[in-house]
Amino acid sequence: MQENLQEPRLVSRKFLAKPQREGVGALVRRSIGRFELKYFDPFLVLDEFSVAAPAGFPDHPHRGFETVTYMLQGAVTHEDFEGHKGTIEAGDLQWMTAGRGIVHSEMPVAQGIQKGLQLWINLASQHKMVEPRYQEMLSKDIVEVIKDGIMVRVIAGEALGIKSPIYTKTPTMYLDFTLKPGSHLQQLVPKSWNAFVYILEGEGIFGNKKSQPTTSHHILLLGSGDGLEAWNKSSKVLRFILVGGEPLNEPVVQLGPFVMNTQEEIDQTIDDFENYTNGFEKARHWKSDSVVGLDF
Ligand code: FJE
Ligand code: FE
Repeated sequence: MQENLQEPRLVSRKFLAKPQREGVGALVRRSIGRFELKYFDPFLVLDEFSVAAPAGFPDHPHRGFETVTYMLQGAVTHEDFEGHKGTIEAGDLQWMTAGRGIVHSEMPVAQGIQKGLQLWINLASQHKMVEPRYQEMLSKDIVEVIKDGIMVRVIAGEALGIKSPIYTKTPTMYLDFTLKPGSHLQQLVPKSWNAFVYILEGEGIFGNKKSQPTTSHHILLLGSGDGLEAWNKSSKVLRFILVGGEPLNEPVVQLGPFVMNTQEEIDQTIDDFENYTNGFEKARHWKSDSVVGLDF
């Protein structure tokens, strides 16, 4: 995959995401959103989650950002306070713009361990209170391009001339790469954007050809430049995601699942959530099916 980079980005920081408990009995490997990396503008959270019934993420709210759930193994059912319900299976994607407010549950369906990635992307102040919206892409609808030992699934943005139909309010790219042994990737990333790599499988060399290989569950923050260069010098397949986004450069005040620009807006959000106003009206009489029978 030759795009002839002028100024390949080097790795500026590297973290191993260790498992921690979240939701109810679920495990997440959090890379962005942890103490040492609170925010990587515009990205708030990156979780590689692993969950088996009856654990999950029962009824909880969001406001002020988008959640992008990409399933790697098994399936998760989601259900929200407007009656929107569905199941995302391995390879499927859900791009949810929470905007002014969503209350939903995200629970494993099948037996066994369900795995995936969830990315939280911040919204610019003028978009924080938009109507909630979903974009869903089934695995079969995600375009896969294969060239020179490299396979890419184009989830958001563009690679090898293929554009994803996903609309991103905050300009974002999200590519899922699989590199065969011996392959070499060059992928453009807009210069002004922040970008990172998260390794899912195998080991790869990123940025500098002579650097040490990086293995799964690591996040690599990329420095400035016009794209990513990566090599698979191992004997096994390498799989990673490359995500980039235009920084918002706005103040961030976060209270758990509410992300706004000021403390006043957070206070208003708590008020809205507690009083079922400004987008949380439907939360008053709603409970997901997942809660029934669970002992809280
Ligand atoms: C949340 C704690 C949480 N990562 N990955 C607090 F766990 C969550 C939450 C999730 C989540 C859900 C899925 Cl399906 C996958 C996740 C965190 O739901 F929103 C808050 N506030
Ligand atoms: Fe959620």
